[in-house]
Amino acid sequence: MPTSIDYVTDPSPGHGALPPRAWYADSSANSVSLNGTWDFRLSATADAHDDSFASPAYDADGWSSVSVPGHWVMQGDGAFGAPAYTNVLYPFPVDPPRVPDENPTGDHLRVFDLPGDWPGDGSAVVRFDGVESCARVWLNGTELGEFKGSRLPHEFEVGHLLAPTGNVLAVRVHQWSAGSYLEDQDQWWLPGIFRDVTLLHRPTGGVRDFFTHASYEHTTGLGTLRVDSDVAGRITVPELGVDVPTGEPVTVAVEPWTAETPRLYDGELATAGERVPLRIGFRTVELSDGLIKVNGTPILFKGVNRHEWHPEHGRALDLETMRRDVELMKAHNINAVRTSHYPPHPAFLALCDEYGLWVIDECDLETHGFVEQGWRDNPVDDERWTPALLDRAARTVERDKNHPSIVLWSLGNEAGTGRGLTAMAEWIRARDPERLVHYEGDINCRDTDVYSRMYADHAEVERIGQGVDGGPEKRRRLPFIQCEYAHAMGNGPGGLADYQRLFEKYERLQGGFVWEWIDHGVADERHGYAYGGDFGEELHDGNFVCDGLLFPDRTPSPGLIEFKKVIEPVRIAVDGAAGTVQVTNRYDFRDLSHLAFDWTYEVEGEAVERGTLTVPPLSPGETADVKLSAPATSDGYWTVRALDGDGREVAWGQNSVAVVRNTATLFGGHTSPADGVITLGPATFDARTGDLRAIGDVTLASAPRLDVWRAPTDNDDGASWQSGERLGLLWRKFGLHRMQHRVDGVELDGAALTVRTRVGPASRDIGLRANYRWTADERRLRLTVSVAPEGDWRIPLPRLGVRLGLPVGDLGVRWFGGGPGEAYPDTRDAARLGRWESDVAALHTPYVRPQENGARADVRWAELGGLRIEGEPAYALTARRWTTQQLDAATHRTDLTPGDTLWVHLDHSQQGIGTQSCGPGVLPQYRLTPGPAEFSFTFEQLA
Ligand code: IPT
Repeated sequence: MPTSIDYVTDPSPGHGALPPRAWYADSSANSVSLNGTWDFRLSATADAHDDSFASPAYDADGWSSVSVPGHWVMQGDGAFGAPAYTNVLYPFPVDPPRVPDENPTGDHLRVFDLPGDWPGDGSAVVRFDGVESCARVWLNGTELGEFKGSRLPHEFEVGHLLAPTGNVLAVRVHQWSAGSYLEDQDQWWLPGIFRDVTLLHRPTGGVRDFFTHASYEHTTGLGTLRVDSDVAGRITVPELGVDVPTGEPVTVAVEPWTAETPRLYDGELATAGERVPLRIGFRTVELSDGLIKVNGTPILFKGVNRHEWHPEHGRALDLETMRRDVELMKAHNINAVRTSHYPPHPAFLALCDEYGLWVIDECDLETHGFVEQGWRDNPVDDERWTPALLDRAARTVERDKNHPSIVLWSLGNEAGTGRGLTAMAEWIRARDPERLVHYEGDINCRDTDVYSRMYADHAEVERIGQGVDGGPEKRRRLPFIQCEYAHAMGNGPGGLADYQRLFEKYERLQGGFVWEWIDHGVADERHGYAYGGDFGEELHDGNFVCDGLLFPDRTPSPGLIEFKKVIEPVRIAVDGAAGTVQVTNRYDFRDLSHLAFDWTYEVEGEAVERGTLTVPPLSPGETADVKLSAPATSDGYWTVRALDGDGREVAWGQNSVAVVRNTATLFGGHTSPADGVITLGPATFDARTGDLRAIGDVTLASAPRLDVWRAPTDNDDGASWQSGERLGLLWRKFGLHRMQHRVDGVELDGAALTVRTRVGPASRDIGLRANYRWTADERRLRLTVSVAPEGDWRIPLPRLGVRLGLPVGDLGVRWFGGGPGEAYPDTRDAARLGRWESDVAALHTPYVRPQENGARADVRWAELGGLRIEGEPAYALTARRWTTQQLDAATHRTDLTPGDTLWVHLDHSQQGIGTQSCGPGVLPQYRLTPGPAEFSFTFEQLA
């Protein structure tokens, strides 16, 4: 007889689990980790096997094994199925609460003995920290219950069932369940026991649930601590001299907790049977004067949305990976995390307390796929689902309530609106009135304390800042955050600095959270990193799952470097002419006494003088002008840096320098046509086509000519639902990827060679007149390109510059200009002027889906491929061993293989990047509108 599987499609949260309670890692009570290798059997359906496997007598001979924590689809080399990615769409027919017959089901078995010192008294529970999406559990053949709520803890009473040896824990996990309808987050579908499983001794008189209330009164500097505990006991905080009974408030002078100053006090909760360490942070969160304030001060979120991700283990994260995330965030000036879109592994929150990050803790809830049917049948507006929603709210809040880092609870993401959400908000407010409630989908802020939007464009954000955005009365009184903005998919996000200026300008704007922290690429031999569709999913959303500031291996992408610069907590504005630097403290709480400042004076990238700078310990918001010491020369520029106690750079500033160069024609070169060749100074040209063939000994593989094409970025292509101009598509429609070049004249005019051309796409009348004027002296060759558009151009150009091909030889690159990383017109704050070195391979930014990348901005000169190339004006340099066409055709990293031509792009300008992959496009000031242009390069063979 098959087991009844009704529970799988029952909208209820489950049966048998203990009520939720606070999570704590340490305690005097014994515990045994049940992580490790488990016996495993995969079935195609939920009812393929009865429950006899749960019996202690069962022989699991012939079963496979999996690691717990883990997702079975990420193990077994494909034998256990594969990950599947959809963003909004449910990968099964929408007929709530029913799920498909094909419902991969993993039976898991773990046999364990109790340690020798396991106490005889009390009881025990087994705790599951996360199982996707539905599990039924037995110990020693006795059923404990079943549950849903993948990223939430569930505990079961097992003390009465334990034997000293040979205990058998059996867990049946179904990939699909009624719970799947509530877990439609934009991520891989990854079944399995993906968080820890622990057996916890529950001593007689042990701690059950407790709630630490630790507030801070900023006007007096006093903190008030009260720990409510189900089981009475004492609270001690030795450093504060606190020793009080549970439930009794005590007020003492304390240092407050903030994300900038994460002051924690070690304490202990001791009941008759157990001691639990406490890490107490005193802080008060409130909504006052229409602002989110902590300890009386409005805060500015410089945040990211963090999904849990590891390229080999999916959402099964080890402690080191979590710590790495937090350390990377702190090192990049990030001060806040939204735990999109579910509560993270609880250890992550302890790290947020310790290192200092503001947290929006989000419930495990998203029903986005119902948008496809106009939200009809949305579970959040259906009473049958309300118990499940309330269970999710309670399991989130009860588990995480003792973390000072959490300042807002979020009901979930993209779930429309409905009674269930209101019920959740009401429950949360009643249980924890000391924090605020967030939910973006509640556009009128009926149930929320903050007006939150995603991907609002700059103009709208400005209107909201000015308070002229209208909306219902309640909303107008609330602060504003962008819970998601600046979609970091592929190259980008563009326009970060422009958002930050608004956030800093208007009090009502309290910052935002970049979407998102890390690319969810799956480590994959075929592709480097796999994304949606790479596992043969019948429905998928491609590389939309790779939209983070980190690459899947946690290497920072240029977007993260840019974000760090844009949100730096100290603004350093150097005035070169006045010889001063203006330093502004942009922290919310901290003065600048923890930072050291130094300066360098450089001439053409060479440091000629350096020193340290004394900056007063400015309070938040304060500014000071500091005199820089007078340099010996005047043709250089300053770099001023702020360093933390570990010598790590927190912020920097440079004065801008206009490098004045001679743009005049070179003289002394002789044009001498002979045998179909024109010689001009060190160069030879094809007399018929005007193509440059060689500069001294450097023979070109491809002559310089006008180039306007770039491999469209994800942001160029835009998302399918975007109503605005999707440039990647338009560019192709207009044929900018297949421009034809026609030579109209090769003219010798004294010492100059002029080649007149027209460049345009087949089937269109739009084009660009491009004239190349070459002059030379004995060693140097100068090219001046003049461009004039023809026809009715309605679209911007991807890029405007020349491309040439050099033979591959020495692959080193040196340049004086912006660096060290890539920069585009609206992603260039982090590029600093200096002298940089790299090799060609390292200039490439390895976006998971290859696309335009790697431009170095503001290059005055560069040396590569045996040439020195100066620009007048400065140019953007890109060099790679594949063509733009090859880059454009590649879909994964492994599609790019270096060829034997070094393709060099010298761009006068590029179109900005924007964030149209899920947000607004390029702002007008970063648009490359076709117009007359002139720019020059001087080439010289390197000695
Ligand atoms: C928004 C989602 O909240 C988030 O989970 C993610 O999908 C993001 O977009 C894009 O990567 S929803 C969007 C359709 C506005």
